[in-house]
Amino acid sequence: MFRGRCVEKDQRDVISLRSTSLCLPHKQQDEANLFCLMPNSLNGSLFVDVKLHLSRKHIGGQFGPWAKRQKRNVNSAPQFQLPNYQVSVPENEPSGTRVITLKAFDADDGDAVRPDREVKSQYRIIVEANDQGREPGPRSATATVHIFIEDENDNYPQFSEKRYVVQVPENIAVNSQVAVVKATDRDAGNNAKVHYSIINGNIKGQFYFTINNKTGWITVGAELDRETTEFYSFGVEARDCGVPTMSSSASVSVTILDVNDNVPTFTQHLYNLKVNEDAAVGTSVLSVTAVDRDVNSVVTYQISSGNTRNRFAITSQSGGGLITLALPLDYKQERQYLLTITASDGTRHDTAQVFINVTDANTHRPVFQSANYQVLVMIFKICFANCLVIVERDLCELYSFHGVLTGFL
Ligand SMILES: [Ca+2]
Ligand SMILES: [Ca+2]
Ligand SMILES: [Ca+2]
Ligand SMILES: [Ca+2]
Repeated sequence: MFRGRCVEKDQRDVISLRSTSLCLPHKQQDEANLFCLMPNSLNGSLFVDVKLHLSRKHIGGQFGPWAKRQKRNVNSAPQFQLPNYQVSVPENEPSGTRVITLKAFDADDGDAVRPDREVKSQYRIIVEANDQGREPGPRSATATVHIFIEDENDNYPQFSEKRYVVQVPENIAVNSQVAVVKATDRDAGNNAKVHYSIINGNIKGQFYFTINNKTGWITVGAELDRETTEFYSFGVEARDCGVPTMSSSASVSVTILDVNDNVPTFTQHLYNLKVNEDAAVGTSVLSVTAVDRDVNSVVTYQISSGNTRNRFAITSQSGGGLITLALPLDYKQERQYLLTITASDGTRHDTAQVFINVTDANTHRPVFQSANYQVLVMIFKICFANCLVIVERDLCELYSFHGVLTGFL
């Protein structure tokens, strides 16, 4: 009679199917003599097509990763799909015709486990045929079956990160590489070949960033300006070349870092004002503001010229500049100042002009040039044209006749 079975070997890549060994019952073989292979006779054959059921039990223990998946400790007997099989074979079929496929399952397995190339891509099975000869005794032969698991595109590319976070300075050159995204695909060949693309979020219809579809490198596609846009977020996709294709996506966040690339600019470049000479020291004279669009710029203010005898001072506070009176003014010495003030962020600066007119203060009482005036009141009353003009000693201002007369009297 003929017995076919797969035997366990020690090699790690040999699948043990001992418990699903196939043995055609004697009875059937006896009745259907066609399927019996007589001892020592090599001119007949029977195809019993065994569907490999790669059970956890059979592979566990020999094939590391699957060993953990075994759940049962008590071994159960394998079972065929049906208790009995009936098959019709046309007469005169040539030897070697495949007549039936049997499937065996093992209760230890739970659900059937299908071949997974990503776990193991090839197997080797050694099949042994035994006869039951008596002289000189039972004989056997073995054949090796190599099974290669062909890849199916059953894995999608997986990014190394769900969200890539990048920071770049705003003055980075166009075409500079800023980040690389990477997706791996457990399949093989084209099923694992990944192409990258930016799928959304390149704002304002402009491609500020581009991606190399093969390498995943993201580069700057246009000049960046933090003062215009300081944050970008866009999606990237990795798509394999399998049929049907599979894909996944990730997000990329790019924060633009500030660079001092803006000049602080005065909101007004020319100022005109008056200050009375008797203004107290410390009096606020003028507030100025220079705007710097850079986020990290600290603007300081200075009087760079025109501050004769250092009468004025400027302080920087709350982003603005405050000009105050540093020393008393003296109308007799300076009646006008032209200050040049500067706003600087340490690298870049802007200037503005401040015209300050000093106004005279009534700091001296009037004094007559002469202590005695011999005039007649009546004459003054009659002739205003001949009025006496009193010249004040320091201010050179004319006083009206009426005022003089009043003071005189
Ligand atoms: Ca696959
Ligand atoms: Ca794939
Ligand atoms: Ca600046
Ligand atoms: Ca900037």
